[in-house]
Amino acid sequence: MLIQGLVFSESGFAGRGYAVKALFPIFKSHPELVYLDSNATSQKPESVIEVIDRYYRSENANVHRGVYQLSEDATRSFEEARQRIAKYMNAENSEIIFTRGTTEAINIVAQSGAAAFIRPGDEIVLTVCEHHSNIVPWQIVAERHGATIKYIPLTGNRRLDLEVAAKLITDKTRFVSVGHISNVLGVIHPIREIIKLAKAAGAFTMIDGAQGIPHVRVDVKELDCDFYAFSGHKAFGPTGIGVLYGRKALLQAMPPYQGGGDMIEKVTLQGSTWNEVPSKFEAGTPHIEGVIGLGAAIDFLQSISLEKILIHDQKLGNMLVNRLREEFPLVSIMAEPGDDWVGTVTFAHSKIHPHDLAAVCDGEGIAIRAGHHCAQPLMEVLGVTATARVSPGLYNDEEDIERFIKALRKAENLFL
Ligand code: ALA
Repeated sequence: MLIQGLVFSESGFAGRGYAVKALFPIFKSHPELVYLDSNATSQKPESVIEVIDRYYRSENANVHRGVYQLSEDATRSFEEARQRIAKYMNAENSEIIFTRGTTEAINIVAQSGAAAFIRPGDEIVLTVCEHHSNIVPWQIVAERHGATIKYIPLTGNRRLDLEVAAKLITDKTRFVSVGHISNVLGVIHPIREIIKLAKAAGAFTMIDGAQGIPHVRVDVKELDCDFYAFSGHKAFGPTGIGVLYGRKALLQAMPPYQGGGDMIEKVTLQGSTWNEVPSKFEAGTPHIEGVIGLGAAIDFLQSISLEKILIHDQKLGNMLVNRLREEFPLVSIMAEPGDDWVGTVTFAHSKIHPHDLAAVCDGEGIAIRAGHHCAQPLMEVLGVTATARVSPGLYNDEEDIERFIKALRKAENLFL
């Protein structure tokens, strides 16, 4: 059900001063803020902040441990959030593991998955577009277990080359790990095709959904992936909390990632046995308010319609791309817009360093990201050392894009 009062029209969600910005308290404390860095983290709606505040004010207790009412209530809220997230992704409750974020989730799969399944001579297939968090964990385990990493390249229009992917994925491949959406290019990768290739070769599949969950609806059964990871903070939820979905039989076959309380069945001085999944992968007191806040963020996502957010973000991205093409000949855009694109505009300017541009923007109250975006190998493939990135979100409007264009013009006046 759509949030009442939220206006969606041909030009996307209604903007400044209308219902959508009013849902996000940050725009009350910073009324002039133009926030164009949603791929780094999303702003938080009142509904998420409110449940976290309520938890600490009236529900705070440890979970899974207390035999008193407050702890039982906290445990119920915590496990209800797990159920809502599982239902949202079409997974079983026991297949949802809470992590610190996507990075930790990928490290769990790489470390525990490698220990269970990778043998010397095996291959791991990634893509050149990956965030460092979907490269480095695999490099660590490849070295430790004697495996080799191969990378799916890009075609000329900066899309994954599926023909090469079909050749790289063979019966030697043990894991294929691919980002759902590139945090730099904003391109939605053809993960269904890649998962099919991996299945046909008998390889396990891991999807880095850090940019996926905030942009597109994810049904893990329909995707048929083995693992899917995401972070709460990019999807209107809190920082420090994320989810690893894993197929139950695989999670059961994998050794624990960390030891501690709650992940054990029995501990003696001689040795220990493990709890059932998901507890086996959740050592220690969890990020309770993070989980409860993430549950509220998933409710928020469902109340808004991701299809509409995507149309909205594409519209703003297209508007910016057209203006850059028409008015800024020194700008080169890293990925062409298309239906498989979420409106992220990443570009290089031949005379202005992205950090200088970001500093000028900051002076105008505009937040953009500049640098390598935790994707140094992709920067090398693109032939740049750094880029500027504008990543619009639900709370942006055409006026925000206008203000960014003005700031870019100001930067040109200063630096050219
Ligand atoms: N991965 C985040 C980004 O793309 C931090 O900005």
